[in-house]
Amino acid sequence: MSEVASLAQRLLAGDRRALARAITLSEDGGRPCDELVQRVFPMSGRAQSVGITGPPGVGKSTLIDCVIQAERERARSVAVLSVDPSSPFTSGAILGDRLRMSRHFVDNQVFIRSMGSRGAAGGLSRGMGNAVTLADAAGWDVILVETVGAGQIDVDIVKITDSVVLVLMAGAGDSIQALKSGIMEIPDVIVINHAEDTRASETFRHVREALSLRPTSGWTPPIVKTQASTGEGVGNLQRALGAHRDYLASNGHLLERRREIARGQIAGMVMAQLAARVECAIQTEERIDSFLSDVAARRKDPVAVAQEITNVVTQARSAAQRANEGV
Ligand SMILES: Nc1nc2c(ncn2[C@@H]2O[C@H](COP(=O)(O)OP(=O)(O)OP(=O)(O)O)[C@@H](O)[C@H]2O)c(=O)[nH]1
Ligand SMILES: [Mg+2]
Repeated sequence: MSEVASLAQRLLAGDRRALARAITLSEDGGRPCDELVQRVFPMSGRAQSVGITGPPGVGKSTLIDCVIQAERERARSVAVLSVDPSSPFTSGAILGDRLRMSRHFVDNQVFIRSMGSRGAAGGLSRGMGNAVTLADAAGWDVILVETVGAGQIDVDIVKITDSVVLVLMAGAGDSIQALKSGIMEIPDVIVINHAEDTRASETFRHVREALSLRPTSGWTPPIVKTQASTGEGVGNLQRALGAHRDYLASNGHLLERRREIARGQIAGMVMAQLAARVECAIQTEERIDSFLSDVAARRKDPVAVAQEITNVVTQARSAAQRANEGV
């Protein structure tokens, strides 16, 4: 049996170390990861996946700790995936997160892992999307994905979970501005954390106003006030998430959401494959090499050459496809 096949088998049997290893593969994003995802994908789709996003420092990890607690009380297993705290937005957070979620580290029904990306731009959301698939196939009941949206929320990263929670902080005017500038469609639930802050009610009103600009659809995001440091309001967050889950379960909304996830995921994969092909063609194709000299010497312009390279790459693709099909 190949190494990946055996890893897939252990992962599907619920082996935690296999999941950890699989996620490392998804950070690398290479061929073994693709093969693994292909093997386990049919067994995924059962988990409840929830993205928790929001500006730095608003209390996302503290809130996740509370959600873990609430889910464990219902005997559900929880996997937490977060963006690598070595990213510029979250420097030094890993120690803090270890403290914040420390009470769950010894629980074998809780899996906590931070992820980075060694690949190109977009690699992180691709790796994270794959990691969600892997944790799902591995049988975790709830998958929480923590991402940082600095100012404007990273739209890509939120397209990998069934529900998205946007966490804001009481008194955070900037975040509400960000809400108004076009991200209203992203969250399914909005949390105003630091509910003990006297500005919480005012922030609540601002968020409600911003939400009223959102095109009406079947689902209106509930706004929930929490104080993550004490656990206050977390029950309401759980209820809001449950309501969203019920909404998705009705009238084919879940399939629609998963089509959206598939769209983002597949587009990312196709772009990565094409980018690799372009990179390879530029390195190895003599014709392209001569185009570069033509541009340098002003015999051709870069726009025309880009078009020609696109032609070369897409021709190479159909040639490869033909070879594949045995034509
Ligand atoms: N007063 C108060 N403090 C809170 C609350 N929630 C979290 N905190 C504190 O805020 C700080 C940051 O919380 P985190 O949970 O690390 O925030 P985060 O959004 O995960 O931060 P990054 O991952 O770095 O973006 C910690 O010291 C928490 O204890 C709250 O409701 N009220
Ligand atoms: Mg955090």
